Amino acid sequence: MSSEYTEFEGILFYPFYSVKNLKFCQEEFMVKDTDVILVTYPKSGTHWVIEIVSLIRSKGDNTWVQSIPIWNRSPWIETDQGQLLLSKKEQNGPRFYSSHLPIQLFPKSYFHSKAKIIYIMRNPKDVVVSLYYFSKVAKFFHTAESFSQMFEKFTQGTVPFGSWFDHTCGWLSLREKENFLILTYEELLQDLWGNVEKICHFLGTKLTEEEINLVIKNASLSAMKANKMSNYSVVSDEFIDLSQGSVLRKGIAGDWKNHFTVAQSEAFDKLFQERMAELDQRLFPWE
Ligand code: PPS
Repeated sequence: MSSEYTEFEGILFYPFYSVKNLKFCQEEFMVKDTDVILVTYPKSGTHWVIEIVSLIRSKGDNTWVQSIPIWNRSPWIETDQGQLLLSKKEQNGPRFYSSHLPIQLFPKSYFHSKAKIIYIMRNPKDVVVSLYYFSKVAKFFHTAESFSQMFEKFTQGTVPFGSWFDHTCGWLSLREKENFLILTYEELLQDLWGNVEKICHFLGTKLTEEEINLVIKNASLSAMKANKMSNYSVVSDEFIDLSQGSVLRKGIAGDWKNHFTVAQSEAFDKLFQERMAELDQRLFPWE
């Protein structure tokens, strides 16, 4: 696998992404009205919410999540493998897939559809920390030599999928749409029960109390760490080196406080204010 990032429309992508697939995704991928799409900036809780939605679909039963790899349960539409899987899934009712794409590269067909999007946000300071550790584990992510180097690249937007600020501002422009649900990683941590109910309501699914309890139990960090279909232990070591850490790491809010210097935190807050000032700050319920 080449170690060079792929570049498309000024945005960097992992080396195994291709311009052909990114173009296909943007221009030709047909979003259907019945599709459910999870959109996130990396390290914002994607895998957690894939597990939650998978379990909502199976009413808390963990047979499906324990037998099908997470990337096949909700394929990434911008990848070759994801596009192939989705083309095969055409006949199988409502589709569920994921994307880290910024809004300007998202399938054009989405904007004329009634498809539902769940957009997950996370405190970007914790995203930087999570990315820093991910860069050691994921062979397709250029390993940061130091936390400071990751901080610099992140604030400059020279990381795969581009600037967090652009990604978030872009997607939040859809926040008034009724088929667009915004959740935050921090709110999921604080009130998973309430947010599972919110997701069920958004998807038009009704679960019993017992089924919601099963969703919560089977989507916990410890359950996911123990599930080889979710913990990346079955992925080729060409992509992931689990001797360097874990993809499912701490799973907490506020780890940035253990990594940012005071100067980095102040510089980040300033940048956040500059870039996000026009948005209602209640959209960002983190410290
Ligand atoms: S990816 O690879 O970009 O799609 O990463 P993503 O899944 O979006 O985010 C990874 C972080 O989510 C944490 N995680 C969880 N937290 C709480 N509960 C559960 N069940 C869970 N599953 C994943 C994971 O540990 C990463 O965060 P950090 O801060 O690195 O622990």
